[in-house]
Amino acid sequence: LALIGELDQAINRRDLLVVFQPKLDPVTGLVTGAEALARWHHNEQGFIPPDQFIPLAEHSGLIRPLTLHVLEVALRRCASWRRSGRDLSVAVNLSPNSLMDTNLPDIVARLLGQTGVPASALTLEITESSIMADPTGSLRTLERLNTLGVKLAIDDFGTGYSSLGRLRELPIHEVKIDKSFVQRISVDHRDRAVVRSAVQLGHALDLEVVAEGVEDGETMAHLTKEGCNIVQGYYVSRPLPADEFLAWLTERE
Ligand code: G
Ligand code: G
Ligand code: NA
Ligand code: MN
Repeated sequence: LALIGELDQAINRRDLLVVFQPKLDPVTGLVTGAEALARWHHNEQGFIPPDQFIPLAEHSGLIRPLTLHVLEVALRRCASWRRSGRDLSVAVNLSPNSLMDTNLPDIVARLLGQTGVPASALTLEITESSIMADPTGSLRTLERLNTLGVKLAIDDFGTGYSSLGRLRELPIHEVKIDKSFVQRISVDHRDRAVVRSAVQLGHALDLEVVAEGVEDGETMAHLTKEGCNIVQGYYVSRPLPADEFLAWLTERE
């Protein structure tokens, strides 16, 4: 319970950190953007993993300020990359509850306006299961976000049970194949078959296909051969603090 108060403080004092993990086009080798991931460095307990504090935030009403904080930090960083002449986008994770927040599209529009980031340079990542929790309400929010020109991605693709019919109806632009399928494709032909089908399905629906959890060159080569559009994972880079991300980018240029 004390932890909830401390998380509240961390958000208000802006000491919830945001790290950035690069997204890369494996064919051109160009960095297309980064996913923003929240990190909480607790005074006594050290780093508390998001798997712990995100559910805590969800259950205590703090997820809204947390999401807005991450969105704001991510968009400010993205604006600064773009001012330096880099055509980069940024991706932010939305929790299930965020999709039920009817103000979200207006807030996103305001933050885009304030930071000057074009809507098309923002991707919002949503899990299949959060859409399925409230399909009708989610669809309304997603459609309003889509109207703004923001890109929408299905995160952890393949782990939920979204019907293919439902996927076709959603105004999405990207699927992110879950790392649990990606990680063993160079040793397990069944995983490779699953990833191949996911890429084909995504492309049949005109979606960009992203693979996450890419940890070695062999996996990246397989994904490239299967036609995966974007890769993300430790092989490219770990999630980095903003200044380290910029240094990493500069070194590659
Ligand atoms: O990198 P990683 O350990 O950060 O992420 C663990 C989990 O926490 C992932 O499911 C990731 O999507 C989630 N996560 C990380 N940052 C955020 C955030 O800002 N908002 C939400 N809703 N989830 C996040
Ligand atoms: O649920 P979401 O896809 O947002 O979570 C991304 C999670 O995956 C984060 O915890 C992030 O730190 C982690 N991650 C990113 N790249 C890799 C990787 O190459 N391998 C593994 N095991 N995890 C990764
Ligand atoms: Na994500
Ligand atoms: Mn994921």
